[in-house]
Amino acid sequence: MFPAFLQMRGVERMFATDGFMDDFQNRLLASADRISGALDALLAQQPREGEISRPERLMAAMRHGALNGGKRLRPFLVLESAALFGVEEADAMAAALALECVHCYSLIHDDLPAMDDDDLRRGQPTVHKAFDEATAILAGDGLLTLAFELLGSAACHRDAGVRSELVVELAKAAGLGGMVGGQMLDLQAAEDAPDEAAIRMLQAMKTGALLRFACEAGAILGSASPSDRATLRAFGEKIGQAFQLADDVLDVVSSDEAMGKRVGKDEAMGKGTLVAILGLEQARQRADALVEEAEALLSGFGDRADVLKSCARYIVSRQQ
Ligand code: GRG
Repeated sequence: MFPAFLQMRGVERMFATDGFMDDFQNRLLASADRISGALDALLAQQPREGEISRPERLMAAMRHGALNGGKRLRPFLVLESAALFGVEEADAMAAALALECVHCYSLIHDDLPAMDDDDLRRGQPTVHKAFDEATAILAGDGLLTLAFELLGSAACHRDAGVRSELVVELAKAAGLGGMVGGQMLDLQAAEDAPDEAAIRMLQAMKTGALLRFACEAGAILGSASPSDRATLRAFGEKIGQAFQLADDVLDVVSSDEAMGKRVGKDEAMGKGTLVAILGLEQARQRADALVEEAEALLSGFGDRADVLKSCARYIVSRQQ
């Protein structure tokens, strides 16, 4: 059973209730609550040191886009991968929030009429619907720039070298050769009719790069060895692929109401997906195989990596 305050916010419906992952789901929910609390404080009306003022309408739009639910999966992965290397949650929180800010910005911009043109996100009106297009663009810009302020600030990590690596890696994951580039390929997909290899690359960029960063960031924060860092990066890549396959499956089998966003759009727009190429059953099997490969990558960490392994399984069993 979910705590009453989470049920009231409708968070309960995000999760399957088929038993095997109850502990994990409670951990994810509790973490999501702490992350949302920290985002709420970050997006307070009061200007932070060095800021001139925080325009009220922009703040309201940024809060709408960042505090409207969400599984908080990416920041959870930052916190848990950092914990694997002995980093306390408080010391990983700035990087976790930075990543969630980038994710929320991407969703706000993705929903714009010039992109996916969606009215519904996380069960609520999208930011441009609740406000207007110009405000939604600025809200995304505000979240993106705030992310890099967070990573560059001393509160993120005492070692400036670590902060700099996080900045560079997140910029690469979010930018031209990562999410933004993937979004470009996605916009062209209806005309380009990409084959399986091209779809995989598009997805690795658009969705996978931020999930890969989430896992690698923990290793960077924990000054892990190059080999452990590569392992976390590879784990992130695998779960990124599994996440996208699961998303494509949900896009076919789920509903707008269950997902809190419009489903079935890729097919309607003639964009090829792996589900269209492989079929539902094979797509599911491939997602399961990716989870097993991801879990195997972490075998050297023993049961200290159990939460991350459960997260990999959650990614393909989630209902939203
Ligand atoms: C506009 C630069 C730019 C990029 C947009 C993220 C993205 C790229 C597009 C979103 C479209 C989409 C639905 C992609 C599928 C994978 C994905 C990112 C789903 C949403 O992530 P969740 O399920 O969302 O973690 P919550 O709401 O739980 O945070």
